[in-house]
Amino acid sequence: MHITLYHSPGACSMATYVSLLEAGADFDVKFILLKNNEQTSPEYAAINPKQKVPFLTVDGEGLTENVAMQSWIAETYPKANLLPSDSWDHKLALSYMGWFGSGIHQHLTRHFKPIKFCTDVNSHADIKAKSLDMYMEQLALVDAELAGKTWFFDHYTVCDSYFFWIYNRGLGEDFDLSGLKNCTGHYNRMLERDSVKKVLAHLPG
Ligand SMILES: N[C@@H](CCC(=O)N[C@@H](CS)C(=O)NCC(=O)O)C(=O)O
Repeated sequence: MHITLYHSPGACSMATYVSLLEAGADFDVKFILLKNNEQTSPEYAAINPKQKVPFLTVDGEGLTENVAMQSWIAETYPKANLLPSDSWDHKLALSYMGWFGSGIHQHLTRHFKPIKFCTDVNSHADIKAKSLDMYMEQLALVDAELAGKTWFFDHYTVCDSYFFWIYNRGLGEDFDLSGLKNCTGHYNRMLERDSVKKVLAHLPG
């Protein structure tokens, strides 16, 4: 099986990258640098018309969307135990990842690039302030979910990889997350993992 992850440092492909390492997968990483707009190159658009990362190819077949990739990784490497086996907890894990992907990620994107959502530059400060508020509202809910827990479930799962990026990207936007004690504890535990150390250190060139 030949696996390639298309990745940009700092982007949500970090979550997929962490999970592939946690799974012990053998894979290649190809950098698509968002800071250079490489996702819009004709070559990349030809293989991934959505022009986003992460993008995973497995023996030439392509998969987009973190939720799908994370599930595929967990199912393909069952020994790594990256999703709960109990049916209800498994759906709860999908629910967490759906929430991170569609309920929280968007606030980071709006804060990072308000121009994508509103051409009136005078409104950008307002969009950024609202997206920060909405991100913090959601993270307060995650903080409550993580109370008394090491990971989202009773063992490490792909949900932990995914939330690592949600928190890391908030830090990248200079959000003060220190009041979120449980999320911060989770992030600090993530920083101790070899997978995360490798992803943070792996830069192009
Ligand atoms: N729904 C997608 C979101 C992917 C996404 O928005 N990726 C961002 C990076 S975090 C991206 O590639 N942005 C480039 C662009 O929008 O031009 C997923 O969950 O994988």
